[in-house]
Formats: sequence, structure tokens, C-alpha cells
Amino acid sequence: MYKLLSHNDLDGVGCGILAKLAFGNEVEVRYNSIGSLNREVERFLDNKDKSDSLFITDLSVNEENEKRLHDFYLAGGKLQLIDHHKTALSFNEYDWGHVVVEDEEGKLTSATSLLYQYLTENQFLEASDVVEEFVELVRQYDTWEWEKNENEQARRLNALFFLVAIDEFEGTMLERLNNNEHFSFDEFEKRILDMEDNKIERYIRRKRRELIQKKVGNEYAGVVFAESYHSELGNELGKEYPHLSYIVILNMSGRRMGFRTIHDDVDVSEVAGHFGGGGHAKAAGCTMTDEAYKRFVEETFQLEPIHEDARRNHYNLKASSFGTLYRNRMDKKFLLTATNDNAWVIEKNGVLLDEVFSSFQDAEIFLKRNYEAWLVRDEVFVKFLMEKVKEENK
Ligand SMILES: [Mn+2]
Repeated sequence: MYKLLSHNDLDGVGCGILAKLAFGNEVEVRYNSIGSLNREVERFLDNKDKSDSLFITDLSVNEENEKRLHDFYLAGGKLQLIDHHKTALSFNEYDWGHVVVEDEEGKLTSATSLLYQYLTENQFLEASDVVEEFVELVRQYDTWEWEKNENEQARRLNALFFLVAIDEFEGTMLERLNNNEHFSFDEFEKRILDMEDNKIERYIRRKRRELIQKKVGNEYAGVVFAESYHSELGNELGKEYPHLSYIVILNMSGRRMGFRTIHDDVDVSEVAGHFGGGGHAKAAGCTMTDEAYKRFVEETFQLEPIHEDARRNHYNLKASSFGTLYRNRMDKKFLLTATNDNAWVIEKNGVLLDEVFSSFQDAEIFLKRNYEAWLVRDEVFVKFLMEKVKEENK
């Protein structure tokens, strides 16, 4: 018999699906949160009968289990740990450890892609197009490459994973990988995925109007209360408001908070680390400590949300040669224009500010950070220009 202990996310379950494709009824699969894996490993090692071959995928064990697993291996136990997280690289010291973050071609790996390689190389599983396509979708989702490649199918595979129970997902995928030549969603799945996409879009649109700007140290954060769709929300709000260093998502009922950024020069794992949490450079989280509560809940609760930029303009456009008009809550008007030598300057209520910017984007970032100004609608812009002409002709 084989036993596979894996993570309970799409990449981890991808491993379980491959194991079942390869070993059929000969494998027992259990999915774990990061916290529960060590208990499962202990249970396996405490068991008198240790004839099963053990696979651990997409997760790594604590120090004590590491020692015990090595003893198990030295005593003749069959064991293979396959992972792609940087933090697990030290397991490569062991014969039973196989941790690869990036393959020879420089492609980021996932646990599912590593297990697929392992199973096909050891002739446990025959290579096929449909399985390879599935593995690649999981890999792109898990490494976030789907975003850059705009691989909607990878994003939707993960959405489907969250819409159905794990057992059901596993069953459907196994059936598909066993019987189809290529990977695709069926008509019913496409319909529920479309409905889900619409729901997310409406949710994000609402949240966009609730985002609060907060200066934290030298950085500007966007703060929003939300319980669902944290990655989609962090990503969309980040792109919508590039003047913000990162987005803080507060889940009050879970007493947790998430940090997301779209900027390469911002590391939100450091921000989360300040509050005792951690994660990746672009996505991190922590539980809501008193300090975090004070800073992000108490100090922002009375603040007004960021005003959105006008969306359907034809004249008042960003980086336009006619100038671009913004307004803020104090009813100050800001005209952003290019100078003859390709620099950008800001007029505040007709008075030129001292700052000179090398790009429109830099000027807008300054404007939004310091004045929370927004792009006004065409009507306001046209009226402003007419008054300006009248002024000048006086
Ligand atoms: Mn993974």
C-alpha cells in the first residue's frame, strides 16, 4: 500500500489526484492544513505496521518528525518527500527528500509538477496530454504564472476547486484524466464558473468604493474590510490604485488580516512579520494583534473611503496633452500637465507646485498620496477649461 499526505490546496490535491491515477486503490490519500500534517506524520510513525510507502507532498514536517522520518528511512522504511517551497530546501540532504523550486529551464515548479515528473520517470504513471495539461494548469496557478500569462483556465480551475467539495473535485478530475484526451471544463462547470466570476466582479466593485487610504510609516496602504476573495481583491485593488504600496484586507470575524501587493519593490511578508505573521513577498498574513487592530481598524474607522477616478471620460484622460484635472475633498482642483522638456508639473487651484516629475505616473502618485485627489468627470473638466479661457481673456 501507498500513503500520501498532502496539502489541502489545489496543488496539494493535484498530487492526490496523480497518486490515485498512478496507484488506484493501492493508495490512501489524506489532505492536511499546514498545521495538521505533523499530527498525521506522528500517527503514521506511531503505527506498528509501517510497511506502507509514505509520500509527503507540498508540505514539510517539523524538526522532530524530520528526525523520526529519517530513522524510519534508515530502518528500511519507504519514504519520499516532494516539495517546491524554498523553506524546505534543506530536506535535499536526505535521500528521501526532493525539493526543487525552479527546474533546469528556469521554470518555477509546483508539488504537482514534481510528483508528475517523479511518477512518470519511475514508470508508475504513463505520460499523457490530458494529465500534462492538468498539471500545467495547477503549476501555473500555484506559482502565480497564470497572472502574467493571463491563463484564465488555471484561475478557473482553482475557482472550481473552491466551489465543490474536495472529494467531488477529486472524483471529477480523475474521471476526466482517465477518459479524455485533452483537459477542458464541461458545460455545467463553465456556467457555474461564469456565475462565480460575475459574483466576484460585483464584490470587487463594491469593495473598490470602501477602500481607505492610510499612511503607515513611509508607506501608503489601502485598507478594506472583507471576508471573501482575498487574492482577487488584493490584486484588483492594487492595480486600481498603484499609488498604494500594498492592500490590507481585514477579516474581522476571523480576527485575521491579509497583505497583498502588486509592486516588485514592496515585500509584504516584512509588513506581516512586524505583526507576528509571514508569507510571501506579494501575499502575506497575520492574526489581528492589538497593535494591528489599533493601526488598521481604530485609526481608519472614521476615515472616508478613497474617491474613485471617473471611468467613462473621453476628454479628461490621464497623461493627456491638454492636461488632466483632479479634485479632492477640500474642493481643491489640480491640473497635471507636461512641460516643454517632457517633465510633469501640478497646478493646485491655479498655483504651480514646486515639485517636478519625470513621468505622469510619478506626478499622479504624488497627487493621490498627498491630496487623495481623483480624476473628475468630463463635464467638470470642460467647465474648468471654459472658465480658464474666460479668465485669460479678461
Ligand atoms: Mn504548492
